[in-house]
Formats: sequence, structure tokens, C-alpha cells
Amino acid sequence: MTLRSLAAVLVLAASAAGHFTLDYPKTLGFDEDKEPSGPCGGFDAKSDSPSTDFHVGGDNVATNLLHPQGVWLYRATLDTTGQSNWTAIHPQVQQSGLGKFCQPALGVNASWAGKKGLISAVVNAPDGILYQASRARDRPVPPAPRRRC
Ligand SMILES: [Cu+2]
Repeated sequence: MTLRSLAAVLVLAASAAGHFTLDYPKTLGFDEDKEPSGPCGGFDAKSDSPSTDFHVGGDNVATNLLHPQGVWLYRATLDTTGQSNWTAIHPQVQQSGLGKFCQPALGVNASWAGKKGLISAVVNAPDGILYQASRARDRPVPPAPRRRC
């Protein structure tokens, strides 16, 4: 086997092992096969899943990428069905190398204080665009720095 074909096999193996997980805030659900389905990785945002505390002024968004690279988009909406009004909350950022990746202080619009909404991490990975989302509720107190990072 040449090095080149070995590399191809390794990339395929990484794909088979999964895509990415949203570790904080808590995901609505993870299913590897459904993760390419927007807006929430195949899970219904309307379900009565509990909300994670998330400080509107800036909180941790922690992911674990199971691909060697990806470009992240972070977005949020007050539409708790997830069907509309998604707003980017950070410029897109490239991750090189697989593994844990954390934004320590992603903030949303200050006017969202006291409200519930959805926070989403989307990655453009080698095998396509993958989605995860979390139901989040503002907490007035900022988190300890890098609490989940
Ligand atoms: Cu994947």
C-alpha cells in the first residue's frame, strides 16, 4: 500500500468514526447518520428538552471534531423551533487537526438577555456540512473563564 492510499484509508476511517460532537452547551441530540440534517442535526428543537445556561454576554461553546479539519460557523436564534432567524454569532473559523475546539466567550445579542433560544455549531467538514444545536437559556452571571473549555 502506498502512503497516498494509506492516507485515503485513514480519512475514510475517520469519517466512519463520526463527525463531531457539541459538548457545551448540551446538544439536543447526537446521531451520526442524521448530523448532516439542518438545522439541528436531525433532532426536533420543539421537544421539551432542558435548557443549558448560557450567558448572552459570552459563554463557552465546546466541540470535538472527529475529522482532520473543518470550518466552523456558530449561530443562534430566538426561534425555539429552529426554523428561522438564525444569526451568525462569530466569524467563520478554520480548525486544523482533529479534536477538541472551544470558543471561550461567544456572545449573542444583548437584547436576548433573559430569553430562551437555540445555539448551534455547524462545521463544513470533508464529508459535508454537519449540524448540532442546543436549547439555551440566558443566565445573568458570566461563566468562570474557560469553564467548559
Ligand atoms: Cu463526518
